[in-house]
Amino acid sequence: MASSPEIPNSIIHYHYPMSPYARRITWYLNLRKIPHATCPQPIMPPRPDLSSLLGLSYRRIPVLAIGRDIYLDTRLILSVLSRRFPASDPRFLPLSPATTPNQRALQKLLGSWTVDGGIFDRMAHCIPLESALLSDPKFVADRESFTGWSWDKAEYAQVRPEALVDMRQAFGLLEDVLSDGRAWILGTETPSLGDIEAVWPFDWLAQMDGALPADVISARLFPSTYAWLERFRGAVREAAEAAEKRSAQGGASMQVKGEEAWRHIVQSEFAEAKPEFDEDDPTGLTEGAEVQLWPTDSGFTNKDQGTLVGLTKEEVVISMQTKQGGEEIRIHAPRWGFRIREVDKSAKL
Ligand SMILES: N[C@@H](CCC(=O)N[C@@H](CS)C(=O)NCC(=O)O)C(=O)O
Repeated sequence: MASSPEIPNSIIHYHYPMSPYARRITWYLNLRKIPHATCPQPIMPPRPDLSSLLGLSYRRIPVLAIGRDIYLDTRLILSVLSRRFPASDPRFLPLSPATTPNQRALQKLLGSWTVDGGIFDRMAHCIPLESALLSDPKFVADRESFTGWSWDKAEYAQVRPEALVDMRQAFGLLEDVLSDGRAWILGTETPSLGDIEAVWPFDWLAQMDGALPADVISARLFPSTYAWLERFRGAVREAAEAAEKRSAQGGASMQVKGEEAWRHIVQSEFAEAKPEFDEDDPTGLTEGAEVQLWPTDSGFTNKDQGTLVGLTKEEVVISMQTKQGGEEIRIHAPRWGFRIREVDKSAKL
């Protein structure tokens, strides 16, 4: 096997730039100036880099590899990056920390609200009816199986007003928080993880032509929120330019193709030591069980199967073999919004 390419910090971010979820990770890495590799993906499956090479059934974007460990879901990815690259590490820039209990709670609540609070559904229903994507039968069929709801234009036309009403309420919540004149959502001096948790659906929609009618949601109606969006974009633009400059000097981030990414992963060490296992987990699952793992909110028909090797309050870890090469990798997912089921061995008989 050819030798593995040098990947900065052994981080590979599989994503496509239009993905609002993936931007959370791109922003985090760039704001912290953490050099990494990206492996660009198409906006819909098949994604052979993930399915045929790594053997992942999980179809959501983004996915992050660190060494031989593969992390699913931005909630887990952000918490793993914060743990592995702590603010105290002088090689990287810190984000403003959430120091008070109120800041910590607001940061957590903002993350749950934007990821689990139905915002993604509402935001998707604000995509303008004229969007080319809604007229592409392949994309529509793919997203119908992904979300479980109809992406038919007539249905979208019916739901859109309701989605706008809900998003207006969501913009209103942010406007309330920002109305005391704070520059950043937790009242910090510079951006914090709280800004990343909060900003992504609003940034995505506010920049999409034709998504938001100006008499319902606009800079005039939500001035503090729109000013904050601009401020945040300025901060990430600056960070992205700095990252590009470092790459041009050969010092930092890079792009890799799927085959190179796979080679790096299978030739790496595990980034994490043996995962912890809580024997008293309420599910009663035992270490070494053969299980299936899948998300419950979207992309729920894509189930991964492997050996259960880690189980904590926050995280589940399964071990499986890459499809190409049969090398062991560990797949990490958050507990919230994921289901783990022991495989009924008798069903195979
Ligand atoms: N809770 C997941 C949600 C990820 C998600 O829904 N990603 C979208 C892209 S923004 C997706 O995978 N869409 C279908 C696709 O790209 O195939 C996360 O935080 O990572």
